[in-house]
Amino acid sequence: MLKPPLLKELSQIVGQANVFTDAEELVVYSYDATRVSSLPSAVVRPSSAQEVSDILRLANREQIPVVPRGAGTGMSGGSVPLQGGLVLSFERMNRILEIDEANRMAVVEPGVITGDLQRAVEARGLFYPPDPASQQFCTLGGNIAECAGGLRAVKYGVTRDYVLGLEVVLPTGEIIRTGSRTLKNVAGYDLTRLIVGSEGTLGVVTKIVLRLLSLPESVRTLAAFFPDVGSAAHAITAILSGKVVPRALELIDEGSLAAAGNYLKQDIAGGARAMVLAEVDGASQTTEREIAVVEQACREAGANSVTRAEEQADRDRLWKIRRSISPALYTIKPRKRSEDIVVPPARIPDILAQIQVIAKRHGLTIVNFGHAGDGNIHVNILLEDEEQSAAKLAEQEILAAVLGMQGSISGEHGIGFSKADYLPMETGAAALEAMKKIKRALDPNNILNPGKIFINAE
Ligand code: 2HG
Ligand code: ZN
Repeated sequence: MLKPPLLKELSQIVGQANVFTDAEELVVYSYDATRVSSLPSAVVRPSSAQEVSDILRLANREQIPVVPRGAGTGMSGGSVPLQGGLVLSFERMNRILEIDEANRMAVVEPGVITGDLQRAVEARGLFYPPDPASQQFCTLGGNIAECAGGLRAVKYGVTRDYVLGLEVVLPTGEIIRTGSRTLKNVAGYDLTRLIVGSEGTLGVVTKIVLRLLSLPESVRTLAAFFPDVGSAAHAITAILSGKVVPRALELIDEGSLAAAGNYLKQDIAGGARAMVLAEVDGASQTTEREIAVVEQACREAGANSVTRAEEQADRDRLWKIRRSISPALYTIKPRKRSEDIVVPPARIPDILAQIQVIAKRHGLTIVNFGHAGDGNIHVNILLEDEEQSAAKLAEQEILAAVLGMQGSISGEHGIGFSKADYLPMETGAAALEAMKKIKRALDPNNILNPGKIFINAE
């Protein structure tokens, strides 16, 4: 509990209506998509960088933890207030401030829903490519904190590739601006890239300058169904070694197909054991030719059937299936441990084969789906409570196999608290210490999102 004088100070900063302390309100801000929950002492809803700065000065003075929060859709616990303290919620800072068509840029506040920005720019013939599966709910501030990836990363890259500049409030209260409204900028250290993906541990983002592209003229989508996941994985590597760069290239295994089918109450696979979803974009003549190349690669790799989505409604149906997998998996067993591994894309068949061996050895149900085109697979261990220790062992073995292939333990969900135990395995001691030095320099009292990325920042 915060002492009444501190609550009064907070109310003076954001107004009494924007400070919540009632138990039922605190619960709403206590968890994210990991379904781990920890109550904050209070929730504050700032409306400006100045208010954020005043809150951080107060928190730093009183050494109170502060946890920035967008929509709470994160998969690694980034917005869970593990050590209590204040949740800083951005639902009031949700304006698209500017869409600059001439320079292909947008300026937004962190609470804007990603899908809302996409629609707003598309209405003007522009395009914001980063496309997390939760794009209808997640916020751009959260995307920046975790450096979200998503379905179109295989061709267009991830959030960091579109962030030109930021306004950031440091844990000690200073408001700084990073980057510029230009495509080029080598003036000093790249603080923009340091903040993107720092999981709300180094600063609080209050304004974002994003790069936009022009909207591709045409999009073609197909679904290919395979008798086993191995042939689907080989189709992906065959496509990647050809000349076509699809904008999305997703792999969905049998377990994920079944879960999505139950959840949406439809027969998706018609007996097939794996699906590849591919999408190309560009000029009309090009996409027509490219989708044919992708289809042929799928057939040569052993696809039993291939369906092209001709109408927008067909395309929407396919992507709805894909985006529903993550929530659908919760309906199979009470818990899921969601891995976010990424390997060099050509190693996808190898890592899937190794995961199968590990699942068998531990008697676990493991399903795999995701952004195989960029090497990023969501390995989900579905478990009952009594399977926790077997799952932990399997997780260690999977991550070791990934690192053995020069991959990474997290492609897009971040470390949060859920992968903090494993970060040293990937970075090594010296790089981990370099990261901690940065954290200590910017946040000497460790008030900003403590317990994330590092088990202990000291
Ligand atoms: C997705 O691609 C999300 O659907 C969630 O990143 C993945 O639940 C997961 O593991
Ligand atoms: Zn994903």
